[in-house]
Amino acid sequence: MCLLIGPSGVGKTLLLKTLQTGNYSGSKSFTDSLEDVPSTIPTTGTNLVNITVHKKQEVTVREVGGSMGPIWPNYYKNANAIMYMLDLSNRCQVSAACIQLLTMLIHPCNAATPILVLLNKKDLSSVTTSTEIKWLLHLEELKEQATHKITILEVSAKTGLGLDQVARWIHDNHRKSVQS
Ligand SMILES: Nc1nc2c(ncn2[C@@H]2O[C@H](COP(=O)(O)OP(=O)(O)OP(=O)(O)O)[C@@H](O)[C@H]2O)c(=O)[nH]1
Ligand SMILES: [Mg+2]
Repeated sequence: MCLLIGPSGVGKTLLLKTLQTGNYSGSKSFTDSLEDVPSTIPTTGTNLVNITVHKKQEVTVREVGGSMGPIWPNYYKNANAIMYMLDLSNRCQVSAACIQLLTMLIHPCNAATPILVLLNKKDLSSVTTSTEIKWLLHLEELKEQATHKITILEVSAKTGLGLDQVARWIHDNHRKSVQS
């Protein structure tokens, strides 16, 4: 089981919907069809989605809504891989997101869990904001010094930018769990 968490409205549901389409090359033709961006509503509880990743492997991803932050830890035990998503265009969310991310990293269940930090809405953010947010979160230091295997990707769930790398990360890091 792969777990997807992060604050409300960062784009978790849209990421899963876009990954499900399998059409996320980030190519101009995909970007041109932006009027077809699937609509989403805030996730109450959890959202279980099967996606097909590299070499047609099917993987179950569980999104837990941002409003369910206090119960995210209930899902850590069965998570073989965790994706934590942030919104690059929302600077007001950075401090709360930083605390959430660190709290998740130090949870004992996650000590050996590979982590993917997804900096989403790259299509809305300037290079300056994305550099600033990475600096505020000390992401590069975290990546170098944490005991976890941490990967950081800048993506857009809307345009498909970087989603091929997300699919590859899921493929490489997900293991089938005994019980989901
Ligand atoms: N421009 C842009 N908008 C995005 C992107 N990803 C998501 N959105 C929009 O952000 C809004 C919230 O997206 P959701 O996927 O519902 O957010 P969520 O993280 O699942 O939120 P919760 O379920 O409440 O935790 C929607 O209007 C999406 O269309 C992106 O990469 N770029
Ligand atoms: Mg959602």
